[in-house]
Amino acid sequence: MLRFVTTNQGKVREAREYLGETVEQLDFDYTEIQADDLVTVAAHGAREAYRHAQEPVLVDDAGLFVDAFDGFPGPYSAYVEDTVGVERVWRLTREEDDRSASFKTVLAYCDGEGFDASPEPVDHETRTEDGSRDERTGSGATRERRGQDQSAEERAAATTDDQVATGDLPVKIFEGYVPGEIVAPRGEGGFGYDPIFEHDGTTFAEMTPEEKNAVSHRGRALAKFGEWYRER
Ligand code: ITT
Ligand code: NA
Repeated sequence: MLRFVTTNQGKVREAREYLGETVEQLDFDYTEIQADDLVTVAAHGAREAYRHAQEPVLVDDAGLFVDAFDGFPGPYSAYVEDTVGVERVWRLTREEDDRSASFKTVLAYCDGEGFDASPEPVDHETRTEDGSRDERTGSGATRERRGQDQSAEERAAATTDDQVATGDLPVKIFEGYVPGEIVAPRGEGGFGYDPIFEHDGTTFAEMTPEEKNAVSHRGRALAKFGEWYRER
């Protein structure tokens, strides 16, 4: 049985459309390590959740990236929602000429086994500038360039499928991205930042779960994962 590891009911609702009854929520609050990208956070969480559950787990780490703020709140989105709040994120962004933003989701799957490292084999560990181990490998150039020289928007846009994060336990990574704009809150559906995120003229909170899934960061990542998982 696959466990979808989250404390967030909104994520579970959206995952059901792709994973159906083969998925069970595991309400486990894994350690969200301090890191400036979602892949590192999700991969770490998946390993911790797998060790806890001893069953295949899928972790979902998401964030809202506001271009005018160089991608803030990004990996700190949950903390900012709890402290600043969604309404005030809108009011801060309102002051900016450029209100473009994006959502990104990283799904990290771990079942204690290895994977074929497609599209490119991963046979090395990289080191970050400060000498600490960098668990993010795979997909060649995109990964290599994922450094300080890349803008948050570039980073968010440069999402690729089928990355494998190595380290102790192998973790398979699936990413999803959606561009949009920060607007005054509208709509009653969804969760989190959905009322202030507009895509093609409609906020995510104005969409049904099906409509949101069809275009959203999470829907895209789940579709990739679902396709891979069913073939497995
Ligand atoms: P788990 O970590 O337990 O899964 P969480 O709600 O803390 O639940 P994240 O850290 O991934 O999940 O979420 C970061 C923030 O982004 C948090 O404030 C969410 O409410 C928000 N968020 C995530 N996905 C979203 C979506 O599809 N629409 C709107 N807000 C979203
Ligand atoms: Na979280």
